[in-house]
Amino acid sequence: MQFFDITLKAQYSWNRHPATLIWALLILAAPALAQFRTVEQPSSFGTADLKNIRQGYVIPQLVYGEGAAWDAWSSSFLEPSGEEPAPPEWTGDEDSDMEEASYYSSEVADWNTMYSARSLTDGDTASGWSEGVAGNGIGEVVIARVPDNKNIGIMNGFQRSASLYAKNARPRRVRVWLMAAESMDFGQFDDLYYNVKALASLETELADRQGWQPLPLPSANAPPTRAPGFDPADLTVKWFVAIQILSVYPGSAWQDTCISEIGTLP
Ligand SMILES: [Ca+2]
Repeated sequence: MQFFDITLKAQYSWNRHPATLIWALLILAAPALAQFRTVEQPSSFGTADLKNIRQGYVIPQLVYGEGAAWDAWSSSFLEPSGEEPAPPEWTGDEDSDMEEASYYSSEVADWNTMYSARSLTDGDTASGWSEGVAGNGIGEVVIARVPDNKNIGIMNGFQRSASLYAKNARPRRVRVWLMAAESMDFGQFDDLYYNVKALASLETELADRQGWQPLPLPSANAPPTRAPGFDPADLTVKWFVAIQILSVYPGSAWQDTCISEIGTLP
């Protein structure tokens, strides 16, 4: 887990430099410091195997977190564009530098994942997922966590502006999978979902227009998602939707197929 990095580093340096023992103990003792971590950056920009999604396909773990966590949520995503956030000015004060380093790694992770599945459920219609392969991404898959298995909608294409909507490609025919998590856990920073299984699918054609449109979902049943500390009677199913692109409305400028949001229809 990433949030143990700092503690491990402190222990490591204690072995080599006993004088830093006090520093290590401070970290372990102070809850305020425990929130600093270095976010791991995405490296693969997707998990190509998701293209093999089929009935019964299981994703062992999905983490609703930052940075590299988003590699698991789509078969590919586009690498970031624009300028990478500038590093902070280091003060030499360990306390504030550690805090700055933590914020900075988070900022860079957000930048690196601007086109990841994170942008599908960030409530921002100006951000979106984009596939990251050559061509229009036929066969690419992206997953969104959804609050329910009904009344779900999609904002097709990159909806930051009418111009960007037209320039980028929009999914046309798609296969829609309904998925559910077997169990989950609450991390210090992230929600973790285990054994997210593809239950059922249907094929549909999305409209080529801006704004929300209904996303038809197949019907499927799943047992409630187990979660620690919850009365079994209070458990609900944690649902996910996977979209596989079968065809697109081509973009006028780029072969990047985008989706801006997936969530409850407003
Ligand atoms: Ca968005």
